[in-house]
Amino acid sequence: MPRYNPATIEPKWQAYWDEHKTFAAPRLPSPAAKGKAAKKLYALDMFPYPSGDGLHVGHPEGYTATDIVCRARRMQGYSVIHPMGFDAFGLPAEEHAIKTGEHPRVQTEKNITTFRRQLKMLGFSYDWDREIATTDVDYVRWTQWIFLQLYDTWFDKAQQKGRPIAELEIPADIGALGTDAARRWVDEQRLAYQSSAPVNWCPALGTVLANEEVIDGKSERGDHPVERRPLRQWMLRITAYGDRLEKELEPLDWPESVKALQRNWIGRSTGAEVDFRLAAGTNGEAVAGKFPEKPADGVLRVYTTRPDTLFGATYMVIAPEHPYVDRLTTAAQTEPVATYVKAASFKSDLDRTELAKDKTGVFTGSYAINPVNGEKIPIWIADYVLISYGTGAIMAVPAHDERDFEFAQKFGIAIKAVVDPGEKLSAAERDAVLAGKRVSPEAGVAVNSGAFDGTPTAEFKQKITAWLAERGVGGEAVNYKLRDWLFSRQRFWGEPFPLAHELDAAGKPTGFLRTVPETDLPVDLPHLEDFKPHGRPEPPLDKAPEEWLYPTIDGVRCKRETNTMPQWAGSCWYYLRFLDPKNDAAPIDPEVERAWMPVDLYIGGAEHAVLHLLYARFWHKVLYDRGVVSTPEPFHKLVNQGMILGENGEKMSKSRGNVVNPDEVVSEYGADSLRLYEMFMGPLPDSKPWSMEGVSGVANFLGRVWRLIVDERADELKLHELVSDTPPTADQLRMLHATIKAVTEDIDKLSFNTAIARMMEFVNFFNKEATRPRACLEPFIKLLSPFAPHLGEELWQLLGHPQTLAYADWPDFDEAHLRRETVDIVVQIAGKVRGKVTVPADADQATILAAAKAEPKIAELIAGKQLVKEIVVPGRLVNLVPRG
Ligand code: ANZ
Repeated sequence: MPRYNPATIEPKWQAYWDEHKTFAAPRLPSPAAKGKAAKKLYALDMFPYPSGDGLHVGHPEGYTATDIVCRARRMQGYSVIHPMGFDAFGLPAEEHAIKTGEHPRVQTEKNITTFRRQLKMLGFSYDWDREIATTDVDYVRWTQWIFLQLYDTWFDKAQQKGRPIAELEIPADIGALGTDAARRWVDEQRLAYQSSAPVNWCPALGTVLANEEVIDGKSERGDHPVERRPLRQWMLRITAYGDRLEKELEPLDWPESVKALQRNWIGRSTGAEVDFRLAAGTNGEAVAGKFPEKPADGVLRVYTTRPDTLFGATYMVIAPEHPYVDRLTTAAQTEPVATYVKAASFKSDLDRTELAKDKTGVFTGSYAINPVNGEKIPIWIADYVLISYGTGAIMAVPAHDERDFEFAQKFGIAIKAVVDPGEKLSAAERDAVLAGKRVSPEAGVAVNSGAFDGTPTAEFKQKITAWLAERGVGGEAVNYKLRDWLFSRQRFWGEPFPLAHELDAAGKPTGFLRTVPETDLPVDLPHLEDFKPHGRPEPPLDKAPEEWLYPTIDGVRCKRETNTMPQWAGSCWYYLRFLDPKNDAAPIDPEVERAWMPVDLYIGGAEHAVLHLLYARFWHKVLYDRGVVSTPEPFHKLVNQGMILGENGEKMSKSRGNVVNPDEVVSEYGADSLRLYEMFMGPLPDSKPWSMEGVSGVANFLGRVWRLIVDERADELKLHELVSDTPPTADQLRMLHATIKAVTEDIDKLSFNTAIARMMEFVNFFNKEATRPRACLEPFIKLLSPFAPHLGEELWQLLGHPQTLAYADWPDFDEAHLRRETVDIVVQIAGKVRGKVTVPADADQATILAAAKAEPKIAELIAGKQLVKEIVVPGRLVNLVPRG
């Protein structure tokens, strides 16, 4: 009668946990207990975006993994903090508002309600009192406050940690504080600044997108065409942190693949900057011994990672946006240059730099002088050179750079080899390189390089850089692929900037900004009647009522900034707020921060390998420099869960019709089965297809666990008659301790599928035993409870414990019980099982082999045969392979 019924057990325990606040984390981790170290675990899930579709079965995968670790660690005596919240700004709620007129906040609240219900239905041990949504006015307040930390100070000073950033040290030639020149200078130093560089404007979405959000000239979301056009934008100077973002990745316990992606994204490269004098130029004579910070007038500065190839530079290229385009274009070239530059303006950086794309370009008509040999070389304009990288100009060395090689071939420019790659290539290939008929980026030994001939590449790079520096025409340089972060969006449903533009008496912008005083934060979103974007890049907030739009700050009438922050902003610091969600004096109390940070375990999807994790690390480092947090890195250990695919092995999507709804799985099999199944599917980091049969399989297993302890045939709920206080046998103890050991270690390794397999073995074993001692069942229930917490609590209660097992002591294992006196070894002949021998557990290979051969049945079978192979797997089997 009393069958395993998750539909009654699960809501019962969820209500219990809620009512007793079982998983409330303390303000600070508990101090060390007697004889024990103080141990804390901050386990963080990548919080979901509360979409209208509700929870996806992909969410519970990582969430169950962290939950298992949290539940086990609580039982192991750790102070555990395990929070959950919602990344709730974003386009869909705004698009819904545009369609229906319903305020995005209403829609967002509805979606959050669904998500919260679903998360609770899955029995995760979150401290729900710490729940936050990035859209909470109170959270927005501190997001804006952090923006002011980025805005208010400036990056070079910020790097000198611990130094109070009180006084602006303005260069003497800028003038006194408060003058326009000084204000402009300070603006240039900020980590948040305005720029009107060309941006990716997406007319269909009515917004500007970050480079990362544009793929093949289309918006990542919705696949709409994206145009390039100049527009005033807010940028965050993440490039000032490029070096640290790269170097400080090293000690983190993150997947190597994620570290590599971040390194590539940051793209640090070292080389040299070199000044080429324009042939027709008058100025720009080098001043020996001093390489100027900015190139002198009449000088074209290039960035190269291969200064050792300077003697092979046969032309130069400037980007179509380079400030020298007009100056270098001769009268005869005016028209083709204008046409070319215009065409380039429609292409994205990606289109321009893709290796496979056909190279295009146009000659300016002008020349420059190569500083190493005085050669006069032509200057071209080509869009494979980007204005945003290095100096926006290159020296082209077609013999050793693929793009230059293609270009030189197409336009009939000389190709001059200056590096002999030596044995790295075949004799024929090497000859082709030296003859300028083949490109080779390989290092080697210098040729055709005057006095430097014979110098190995690495050494030559240093020598020539020093040579250039002595003459004031070059110097070492570092460059990053990383670009500053485009931080504004032309949308309504985002955090307003805590900034306003100063207006003069006539109501015209002065070009200066005022920050909203901290005491006036948050700047809440205004009431808007009409959410429709007007299809122009000006943000919807431009339609806000006057009272909102025109505040007076420090007695000056201003117009608020009407861009909003991107969705990334909220997820940049949510892990900090979880630690102190109700603090209304600061984003986080420093004592709390020091005690709980860093995050010990962060689990989420690999799709966040670069952007979210890079942005959050950047903000964290700024907060570290400002003394707000005490660790330079936020996330100590990172794990990416694999993708859960549809039953057909394809990505789950509405259009494929293969989406599995967690509500349905829970109503049919229960939350414990869903949790257990997702952990049993395979290793956490792997992608794996869904299988309803698999869910039903683990549900059967939980049914077997139930029947191991509960008498299903009785009328009322009571223990199975075999459950008793009899002492366990040696075999039973061995099984128990092997299971404790394996499950404990597997949880440490996040190897949940193998832990579950071990628990299945345990259940199969005890099902066949004549007794079911409590002394074995109780520790087993503890092991199972992090995985199937509702069933765990229920059985624990049935076994007579009135308290929740959430804080019961985790079972210890004793090696002594694992040892066996003797073991049975399977004996195979040519791979077929033919018999069994019993040998001492510590028998060596020779003893095992001798025992196997002496076993009468085996001896008979191998009599007179020559054995070509004798395989011994200690503790398991012997395989004898006779000839023929
Ligand atoms: C001469 C040269 C010779 C180069 C050679 C390479 C090989 P990374 O590693 O990506 O930093 N470059 C510099 N600025 C550029 C720009 N704005 N747009 C496109 N290309 C640019 O690569 C730096 C190399 O890329 C530089 O070194 C330069 O070409 C090119 F055998 O200079 B090299």
